[in-house]
Amino acid sequence: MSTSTEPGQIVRLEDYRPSDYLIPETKLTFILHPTETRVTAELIVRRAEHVRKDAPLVLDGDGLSLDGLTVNGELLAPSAYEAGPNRLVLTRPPKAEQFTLRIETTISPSTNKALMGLYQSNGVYCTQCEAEGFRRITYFLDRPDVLSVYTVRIEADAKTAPLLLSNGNPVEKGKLPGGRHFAVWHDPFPKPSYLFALVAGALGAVSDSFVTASGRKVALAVYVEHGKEPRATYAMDALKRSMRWDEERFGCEYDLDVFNIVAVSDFIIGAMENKGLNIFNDKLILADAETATDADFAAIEAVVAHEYFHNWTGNRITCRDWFQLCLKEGLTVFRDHEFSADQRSRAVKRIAEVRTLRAQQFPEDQGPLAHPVRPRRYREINNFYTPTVYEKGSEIVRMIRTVLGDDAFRAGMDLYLKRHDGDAATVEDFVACFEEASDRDLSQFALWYHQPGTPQVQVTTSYKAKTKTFEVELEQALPSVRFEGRKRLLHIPLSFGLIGRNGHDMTYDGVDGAVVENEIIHLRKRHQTVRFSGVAAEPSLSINRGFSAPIGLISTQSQSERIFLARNDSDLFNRWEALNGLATSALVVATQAHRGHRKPRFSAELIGLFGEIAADENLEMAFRALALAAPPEPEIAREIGENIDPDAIHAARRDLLAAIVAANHNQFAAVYGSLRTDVPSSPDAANAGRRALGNAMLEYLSLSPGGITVAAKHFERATNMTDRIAALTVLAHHFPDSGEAKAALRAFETRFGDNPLVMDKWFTVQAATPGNETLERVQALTSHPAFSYGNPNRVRALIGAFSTANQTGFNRADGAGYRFLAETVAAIDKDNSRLAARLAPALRAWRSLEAGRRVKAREALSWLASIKGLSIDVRDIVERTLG
Ligand code: B3K
Ligand code: ZN
Repeated sequence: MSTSTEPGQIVRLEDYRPSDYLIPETKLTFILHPTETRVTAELIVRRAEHVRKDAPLVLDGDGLSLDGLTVNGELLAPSAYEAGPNRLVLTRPPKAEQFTLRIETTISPSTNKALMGLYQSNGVYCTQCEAEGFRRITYFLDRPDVLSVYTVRIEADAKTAPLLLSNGNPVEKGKLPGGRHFAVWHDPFPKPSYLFALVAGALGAVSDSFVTASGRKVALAVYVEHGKEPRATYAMDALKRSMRWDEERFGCEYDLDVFNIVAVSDFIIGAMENKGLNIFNDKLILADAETATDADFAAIEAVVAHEYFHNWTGNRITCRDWFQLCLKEGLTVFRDHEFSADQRSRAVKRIAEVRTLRAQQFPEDQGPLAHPVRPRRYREINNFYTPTVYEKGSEIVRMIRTVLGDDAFRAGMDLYLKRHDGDAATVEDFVACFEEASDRDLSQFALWYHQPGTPQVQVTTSYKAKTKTFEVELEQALPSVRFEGRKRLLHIPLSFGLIGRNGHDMTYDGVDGAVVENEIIHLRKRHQTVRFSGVAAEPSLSINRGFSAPIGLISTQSQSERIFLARNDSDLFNRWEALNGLATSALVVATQAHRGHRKPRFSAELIGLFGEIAADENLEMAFRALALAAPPEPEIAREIGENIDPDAIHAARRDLLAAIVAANHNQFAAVYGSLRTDVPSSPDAANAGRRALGNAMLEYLSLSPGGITVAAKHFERATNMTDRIAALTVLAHHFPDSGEAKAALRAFETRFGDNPLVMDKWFTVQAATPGNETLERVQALTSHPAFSYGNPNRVRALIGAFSTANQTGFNRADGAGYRFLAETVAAIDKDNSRLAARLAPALRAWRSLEAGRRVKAREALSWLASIKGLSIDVRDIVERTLG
């Protein structure tokens, strides 16, 4: 990596070299104004040791123009520097090792539509700097390994911006002439520029305080638009729980006097972990039972925790370069998963995680956008904030814990947090801490970071009654995705159990200790035979329990054995997995039947299992709800792999749902009836579980005769958003042309028309309605007064949902869905390339479609690629997708 990079050029890990110059101190002054904000940066610049005295100082910029420049207080000769929109170069820097650089720029927050750098959202000044947005504010060494101590002075109009916030602790504030005022903030912790933040505006607050384990009192606040404070109390509660949990589980204590969260309505991502001043998309802060679903509450809890946890894993220890992104993101996702698992049901949480992984990461890892968790090259780093970096990155950390065990894992984390505090670290630094703490060699394991693709493991078992031996044969196949290096065999940790006929886990006398340790099979070779001796009777193998490794499992187990596991596995995750696998296989066969114009048939035993699980009161309700949900359409498509016809998949899935309810109507009606009374609206896990089970039943019951009335009543009687949206979805998706669906959509719109976040749900329900007609509906909704192309939440709720959550509508056989998406991406790209680039991957599965759709999807992609002036962000996605 050179000191500074040209936009659009490929950046390679092997080119990394430390910066020639450092900036130990940064003083910023902002004189805020909607179109002419004046920014003065006073930087203490120090030349790194061993760097030549005349090495040029190259600072990054993005669309900037220089208003003033002094070095040690002196104006520079025009020949001593070059200033352009994308860089400021001091061609002849001072000879002294250290000097002060003063840079003045003027920026226009109110016209900044890209929502990167400093911009205004509903009149509130706010920032988003990760990954490379700081260079839109001032010229800087905008790279994560340049850490600086910031002091920030903000001046603004006192009436429109009474609140002035930045990172760190408040040090001073006061009045200025002309109705203006100022505040000064100081952050004693050196940080990279991507963690800089500023907020100024008129906001209301929910305030509280927290006393840390060592007795330090921290003032907490969550700032939201005036009047919305009551909807911010859950976020505050989640914050306090996160702070306590991080002390207890990881020994991480908060380190400043204040911690502020600000919610804004125009935000390009979910939230951002700026030191001491997290900025959130208001969708991930605002919630009450009237307007938010249980899933919204759970997401708020997880994201508030995630951003808070970054304070140690991301901020105190940051990344040396952007190739190391998973170092902070994978680890912090792992930490937020653990937090949610502790706050709720661990098994249910794990199932939900794996569903997300399969829905988002597996398709990425198996398609043209596949990349290693720690990539080696990128053209646009923002396109690497992916499910692979985040979710698979988290799975790797989870596997480290599985391989090492809890105690050695914690010892490794303690070492990492201590040794690298204040560093910009690498994945190698991280892994080395676990190797040292456990005295193990993790070099083969570390390949998980470096090789893309989802590995497959084939499992076959055999039992010899005579010798009482049980053999498990495992074979790993490396994924077939494109990869520049030589693919090597992985170390795959497989948690397992041997289950006896009575449903209990069996014991055995012996097994090869190098392969099995602490109930984990360590698959390191291509083939591995694991021989268990002293096994009294033939067991059923339950393997990859808790999804210990993010792999595809190819099992030769018979249907009856899988049904046995679905009924008996003591590992709840694998019970779910057995049922889910059975249903997926059945749906693959049923899809083939539809394509051959045959009526699919389903096994009565499998269908009966759904009724059993619904009524099994020993299972928690949230688990039952997850188990009863048939595999989603994209999951079936992924299983089929090629020549995909989304209409056939949809029809097959509907047939399965219909067969399940036809056989189990009475059980479902009884469960539904037992749940409908008096469910408190509170979002705790138990009540959320009740609602989830009730709504799972509702979907099935709606598909039996008279079901539309059940759904319409459910909608009318709903006392909370979870139930209301569940009923609205059933009506709109299963009975799109009915008067009931239309009336419910109208009623919802009337009631929530003035709440943009709730209207997003209304857009999404309609965008996700299966069938050919939805495209025209979506196009019409782009003119709805509540819709706006400028707001990322609106765009994702309508266009994003249409292209990712509507397999039949988006993949319309005439290709109109693809064209619509391509045109929308091109239009949005003009103002907001980041938002456009996040929509574009919806076309990544084009190669696996049946021939007709494949050609049409390819045409849409090629059309995008042919546009002159397309942003680098979108071009990067489109060109990689086309391959
Ligand atoms: N670190 C941010 C993501 C920034 C995305 C930049 N394109 C939020 C998070 O992961 O916590
Ligand atoms: Zn993060």
